[in-house]
Amino acid sequence: MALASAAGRAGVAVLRLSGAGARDALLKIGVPSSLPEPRRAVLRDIVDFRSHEVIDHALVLFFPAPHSFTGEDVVELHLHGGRAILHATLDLLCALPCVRPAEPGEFSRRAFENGKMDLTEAEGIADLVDAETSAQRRQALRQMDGELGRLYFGWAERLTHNLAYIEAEIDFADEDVPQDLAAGRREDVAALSREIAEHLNDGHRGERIREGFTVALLGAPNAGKSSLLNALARREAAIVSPIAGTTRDIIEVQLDLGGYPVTLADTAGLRETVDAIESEGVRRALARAEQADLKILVFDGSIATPLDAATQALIDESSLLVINKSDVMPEAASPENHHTPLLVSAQTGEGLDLLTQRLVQEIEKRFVGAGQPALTRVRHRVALEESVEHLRRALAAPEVELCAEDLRLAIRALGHITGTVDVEDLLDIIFSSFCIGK
Ligand SMILES: Nc1nc2c(ncn2[C@@H]2O[C@H](COP(=O)(O)OP(=O)(O)OP(=O)(O)O)[C@@H](O)[C@H]2O)c(=O)[nH]1
Ligand SMILES: [Mg+2]
Repeated sequence: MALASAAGRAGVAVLRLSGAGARDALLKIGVPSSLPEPRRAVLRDIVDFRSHEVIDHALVLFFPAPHSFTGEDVVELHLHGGRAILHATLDLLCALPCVRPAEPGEFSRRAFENGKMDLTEAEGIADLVDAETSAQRRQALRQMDGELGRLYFGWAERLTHNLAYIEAEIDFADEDVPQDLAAGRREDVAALSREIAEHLNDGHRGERIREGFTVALLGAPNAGKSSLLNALARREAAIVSPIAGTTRDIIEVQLDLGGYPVTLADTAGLRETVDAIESEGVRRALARAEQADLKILVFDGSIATPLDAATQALIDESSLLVINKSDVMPEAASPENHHTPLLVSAQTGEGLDLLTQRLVQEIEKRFVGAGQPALTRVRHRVALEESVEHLRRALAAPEVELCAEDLRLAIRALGHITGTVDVEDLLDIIFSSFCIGK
């Protein structure tokens, strides 16, 4: 038993029970005491069987096994979401010997154990519940629908097919297994190894969408970095002042930019300084510049020579150039030799929409691939790297037996991601439809 809706006061609270005791629990506390038709909402009184007191009128649903989320009998109680009602109902249920509170994630765990979903789908559910932006929601939904799991399962199946042929080579060494057949299998393993490596080499896009992109504002003191941060965040998160060297610590705000989760960081203005605190700030700013997925390089358009050397030194593939204070920019300061810097004004808001658009474009260009679903966790990455390593060894193996063993290990590594691939099971299926030499 667990509360499926959020804790606290609400219009409705959903309590969920799963397992063999669920129907008994419902019969014990729901009046009239009969099992409702499967998957049909019915109204019941929730009654304390000790005092006969009516606690609530609730909507009740019954999902008999195996057609439920967990694959077990599931009962849902849609109670009025008051604390006293919840408290009394939980207390009542806990008094039943067939009911106990669920562990965190236990419903999903049972669903996995009952074959309702693979591990990547279970992770997709967790991500979907945690999703804060539309890109996160879309990615989680794809994963929950099994796209990622199917990709990995498909690879494992393909490898197992090849393994079956290579094992046949071992088992039937005396008979005539055509040589070119085995060679073709090796080619396919090599091709698969390349596919997995390509999938791995995706700029961590899935992990980034899940965890967020980091964007840093960098530039000379007084260029208006803190002002831009505040304007983009639409609140006064950082202190702004005409004194050069105002910001020292890194100040972060979380933004939803075009559906992408972004952590935007304001940093100390870049300059040589004898002030120990400010120079620590500059050190941190430069460190953040290295880590960031994207850098917004901010120049002060109100002065005659906006393009300071320290900021220009940071120009690279992942930087976006911005000239701030367009509202007070003298004609002479307009840029010459630069890859199209954006003119903006933190003060008037001019150009900020364009800046947001450019940021979204840059994120999409770098991190959002179409087509293949993205791996979303370090756990996936580690297992895939392991798998590629075994494939590399399998292809280099001098003996066919060693090759087969490494293929097995590669398949097992893929199986760890979904939690569903068992090499022996797959081999049985494949061998049963497989007729050597005939
Ligand atoms: N006219 C005009 N003034 C601006 C604009 N943006 C910022 N300023 C002013 O420029 C000064 C410096 O702004 P900050 O945002 O503190 O600059 P910063 O880059 O964070 O400076 P440090 O923290 O010292 O590195 C302040 O007086 C701002 O009001 C703008 O678009 N137009
Ligand atoms: Mg500042």
